Amino acid sequence: MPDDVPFQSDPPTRAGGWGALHAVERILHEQGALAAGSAALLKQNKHDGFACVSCAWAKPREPRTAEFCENGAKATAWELTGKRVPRDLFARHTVEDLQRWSDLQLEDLGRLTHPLRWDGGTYVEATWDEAIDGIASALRRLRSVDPKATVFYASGRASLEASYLYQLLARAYGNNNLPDSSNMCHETTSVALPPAIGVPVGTVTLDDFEHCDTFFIFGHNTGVSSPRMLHPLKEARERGAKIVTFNPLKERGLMEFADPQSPRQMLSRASTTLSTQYLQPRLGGDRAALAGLCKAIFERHPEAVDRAFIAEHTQGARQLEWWLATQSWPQIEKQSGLERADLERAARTFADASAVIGIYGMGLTQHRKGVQTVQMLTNLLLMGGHIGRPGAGICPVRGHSNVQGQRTVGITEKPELAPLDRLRELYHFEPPRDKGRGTVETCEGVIDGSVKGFIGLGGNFLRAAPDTARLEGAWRDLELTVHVATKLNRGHLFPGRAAFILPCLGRIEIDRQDDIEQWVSMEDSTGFFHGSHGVTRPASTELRSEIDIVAALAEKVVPDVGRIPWQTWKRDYAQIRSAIEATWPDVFRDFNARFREPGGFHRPLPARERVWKTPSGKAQFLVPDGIESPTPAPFTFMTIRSDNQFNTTVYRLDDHYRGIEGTRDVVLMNERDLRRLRIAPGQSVRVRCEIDDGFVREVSGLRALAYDIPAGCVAGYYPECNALVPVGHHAEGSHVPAYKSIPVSISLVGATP
Ligand SMILES: Nc1nc2c(c(=O)[nH]1)N[C@H]1C(S)=C(S)[C@@H](COP(=O)(O)OP(=O)(O)OC[C@H]3O[C@@H](n4cnc5c(=O)[nH]c(N)nc54)[C@H](O)[C@@H]3O)O[C@H]1N2
Ligand SMILES: Nc1nc2c(c(=O)[nH]1)N[C@H]1C(S)=C(S)[C@@H](COP(=O)(O)OP(=O)(O)OC[C@H]3O[C@@H](n4cnc5c(=O)[nH]c(N)nc54)[C@H](O)[C@@H]3O)O[C@H]1N2
Ligand SMILES: [Mo]
Repeated sequence: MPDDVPFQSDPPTRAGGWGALHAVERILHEQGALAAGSAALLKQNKHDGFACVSCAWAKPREPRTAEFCENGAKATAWELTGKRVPRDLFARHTVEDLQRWSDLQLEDLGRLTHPLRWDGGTYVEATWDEAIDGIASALRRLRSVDPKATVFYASGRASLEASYLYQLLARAYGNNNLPDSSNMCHETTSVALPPAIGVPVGTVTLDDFEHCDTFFIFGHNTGVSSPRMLHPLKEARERGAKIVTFNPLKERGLMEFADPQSPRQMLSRASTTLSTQYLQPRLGGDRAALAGLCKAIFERHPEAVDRAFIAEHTQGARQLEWWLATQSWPQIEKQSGLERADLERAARTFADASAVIGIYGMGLTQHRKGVQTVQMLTNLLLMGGHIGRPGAGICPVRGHSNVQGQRTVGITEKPELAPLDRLRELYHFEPPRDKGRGTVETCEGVIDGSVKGFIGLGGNFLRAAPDTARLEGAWRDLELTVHVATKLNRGHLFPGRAAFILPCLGRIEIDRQDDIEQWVSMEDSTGFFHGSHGVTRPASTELRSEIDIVAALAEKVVPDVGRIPWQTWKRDYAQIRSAIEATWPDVFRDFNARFREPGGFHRPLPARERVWKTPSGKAQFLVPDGIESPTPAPFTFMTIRSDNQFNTTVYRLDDHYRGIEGTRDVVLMNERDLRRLRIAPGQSVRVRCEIDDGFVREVSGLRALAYDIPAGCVAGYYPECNALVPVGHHAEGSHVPAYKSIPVSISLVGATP
């Protein structure tokens, strides 16, 4: 056994608690943001403050005094940091040097403060006029050759107002190339739900959480990814509600939770047991597990099948029932990795419930069969009539704080989802009608040279996307790369022939235009729109708002396209909200009057009222094409997030809740698999993707750790392991990269002593 395995320690027994409070204090201190950060935190997720820049979870009408979680506080500290990117950084380091820095080291340089322009050898400071003129002339040149060769990526954080302008810029430019982080995330949901229930988003609100008595949680690391949801879940548990969890990993935050806002729990060191049953399926085994659940309910709990609802509101129940009858238990057990008795116990819990909510995250969406798996979850809920009823429904948990909203205001590569006729009427130009590029098609286009220009409104596309090595290799051949960003990240270090980095205001910072303080808005995961305004002084007087930047570009790139009031909009964001309302009058009725109401206002959601906007006018049971899960080859690899990261933003190297300290270069393996391969914990291994398409994809130097994970399944961190994911390995139908089921082999790198 190597003698340096100390980085694995006993994880805490519960999430939240004192550890969470210490972590918040530490990061505020380290980032030199103690004063500004502490004051800002009290305004976080309040109707007179700002919407947290971390996750998209719902913001209650009556917030707690501290309506933020440990991770939200870290995100605030990260944005309000006292650190600034040194102005001589690129004079002292080449981009090749900086490519060797970690994601953490790069972002920990602090906030970007000045526009940067690539001069062919390095980035140099530019004035705003130089930068905007330079980008505009490159964009006009590219447009004159081929308006389809430029891509407009959005990362899910920018406001509804900025996003509306951005999609209009792309369409005025001449394409629908509007990939969004959603293409790597919940696009599976947006594809799975409309044919089933006629809406592309979840159907539950926070009120439903108060009336639900049974939660089924699939593939969502609640305690890390949307920790504020633990409060309503804990309250539900205290009323006796049950929580059945499906996750290959025993995630701390789904097991025990100590509420940092409950003096009783903090003083007594008590906690609430969260999951009443915890099942650990194989990776990608949920489609089979859900088939087992549905089968057990049809066959053993006919009283739990809501026949009246099925008759009045649905189609396809009989086909599903027939299909389930042909699925054998041994096959269900094998494919799910779960035992029949455990699935039957979960089915009984479902049968005893009066209102069920089905919650899920990336553990369902980032799989080859993700669309069908989400539809199986919908089938389960529909069987019991658990959609369109108080306390029940489906709850996809969105990631970025405005990712759902960006889709709502037209950021989409699918022309049929954008109100193109309306845009034509309002702005007097002909929007393009052909399909644009999503994330996968953008990667393919960069690799094959058909994409020439890339603009990123936030995010770290190159690092978040699949096939890192191939993409990085091709990226520098782009004619133009532009990043609107708050922090320096690895994606910026692969400049195209012309390249710019534009530093922008963060959401927590005060945004004044024409001396008037501006508000913006977002949509949360439950379909509520909220107002938000900055509360702290900007990191630099040089920073511009995303709206200002997009409008300034549009004025120079497409001044002659239609009649679009870019000038007016960038001076007064209320005018943008009026334009959004004019574009979607039903969704955004009285937008300016309502968006600052405590708790926000809700979008119309026909499925909540049992109105089904499907072709048949009914909710649809959908039968999958099988229940096979990915074949281990010899292992199935998933990429995971730690509690010290927000996507590619890494706050610290530790994964506190999983007991891993000081490193992210690890691979978590079942003890039996380690023994079988004669690998000792701590030894260095090489992971190789086993999809043979002519490219070798490997990540080396990962330390193997013994972990409670089903045999045949292994886990490593995103984004360090993205090089293992072929760009063509994605969910059927939605094209979300299958980041959670990569076939790999594992071997020792030289024998460590
Ligand atoms: N702190 C923090 N918060 C975040 C983020 C962050 O990086 N850090 N990212 C934000 C974003 S953009 C998003 S999309 C969300 C992501 O939040 P989640 O949806 O929670 O995504 P992950 O953490 O990638 O993985 C979720 C869980 O899926 C499990 N899982 C993997 N494969 C399977 C499977 O086959 N079946 C089942 N049942 N489970 C599986 C993993 O063990 C893991 O616990 O969080 C958002 N919030
Ligand atoms: N292997 C693997 N890959 C994944 C995933 C996975 O689970 N596994 N998850 C996928 C998912 S769910 C998602 S959503 C994507 C995320 O992909 P992205 O959204 O592209 O990535 P982020 O890491 O969120 O982007 C971080 C950068 O955003 C910039 N930024 C931060 N705040 C602001 C702001 O207010 N304005 C602007 N303009 N810029 C800002 C900063 O410069 C920062 O470096 O990654 C996907 N990739
Ligand atoms: Mo996401």
